[in-house]
Amino acid sequence: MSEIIPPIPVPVPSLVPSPVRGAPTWDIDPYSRDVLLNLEAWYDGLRERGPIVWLSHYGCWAIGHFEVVREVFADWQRFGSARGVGLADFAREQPWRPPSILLEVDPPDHDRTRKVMMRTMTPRALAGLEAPMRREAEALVERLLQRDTFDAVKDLAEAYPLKVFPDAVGLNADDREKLLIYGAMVFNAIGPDNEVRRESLANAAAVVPWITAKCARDALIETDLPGSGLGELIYQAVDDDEITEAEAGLLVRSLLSAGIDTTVASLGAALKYFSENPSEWDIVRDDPTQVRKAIEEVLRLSSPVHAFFRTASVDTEISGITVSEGDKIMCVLGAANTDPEKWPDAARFDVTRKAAGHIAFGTGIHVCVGMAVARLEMDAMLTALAERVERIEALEVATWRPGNSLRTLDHGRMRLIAKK
Ligand code: OVM
Repeated sequence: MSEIIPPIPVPVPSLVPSPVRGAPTWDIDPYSRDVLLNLEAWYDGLRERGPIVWLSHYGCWAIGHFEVVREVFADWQRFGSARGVGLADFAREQPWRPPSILLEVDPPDHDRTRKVMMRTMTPRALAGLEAPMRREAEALVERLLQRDTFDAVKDLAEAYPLKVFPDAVGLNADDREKLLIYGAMVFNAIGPDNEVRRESLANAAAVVPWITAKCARDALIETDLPGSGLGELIYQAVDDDEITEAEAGLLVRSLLSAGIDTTVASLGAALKYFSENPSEWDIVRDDPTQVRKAIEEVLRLSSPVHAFFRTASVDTEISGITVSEGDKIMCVLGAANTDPEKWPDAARFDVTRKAAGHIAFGTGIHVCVGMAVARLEMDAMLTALAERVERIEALEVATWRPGNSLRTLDHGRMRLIAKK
């Protein structure tokens, strides 16, 4: 017999009514713990309600249809980034840190800094990264093969990017795990003032001064790369009078903000999906030339950045609905990348599908500047695994960690079964 438990009175949140007659309205809180742990249901519900939906809980719009998200990202003139790519409107509240001069900025200011960053990521600049990244991936796989079990997150998804990316930048830090704390702050700050955000930002006093110090030119060290590390390449633009010394420091901060946790999320998702879909691993393992396609499918299905915002710069329309200047628009990349109108059998992890064209890296002028490095790290790791590993065995269900903009694994005990 179950006891009768008296209902606990739940405070009714003050909902912000839709400013537009006829617009679908939804009172869901997409940043509640339940939603963040089960993003698929939110993605499906959002798409089903229409191409643009008013979120009364926050008084903002949300979009989840592939073509609509693409349209908004492609149009920086109507949908800006300078008021922040999170729920907070920088025109109305103080950002938690000095804004990024790459991400949280519109043209023309954006173009000068973007150009400097792009130069550090050209195929030529990255050519030197390939050998050390493959070497590290192979060494890590060998070490994990020696172990009975390992944690997919701590021992692989975090360990690998945390080794190779700061090395490529020229970061001088024995205590580089702090970068994960900083990354969590950056990505969780995108959301509302919920527990996830507050817990992350509680680390600011301990980590922000550390990061700032590590981004200084004379704090950077030599790398294995021919020429120089990514950090020093940015500072060379100071010598050429393209940017100031302070701007260079902020661009190195962008590398350290966006360059690690994103790849941690992607690698974690790859391990989860391959361990849960062994027949997909068989395809990649038997033909490692399939790794490149598989990477795109991992990115599509997991959408490591599940949502970023834009702010309407003008009164305009999205899918026939009036959007006003200053409105925040939650662009749900995870919903777009699983839109059944675009992706047949969208929820299925299928490494043979044509996943190219996903917008996991965004699209338009702010499209991920580091995507070539991200793909290289994924390729190095998945190829090293494909060469040596028969099967990736999950010993528990690998679970997601609630994150306000990153979908990242929390933990997952696994075992690698070596090829004969
Ligand atoms: C930055 C930055 C931070 C987070 C993400 C990002 C995905 C960039 O600080 O510039 O791009």
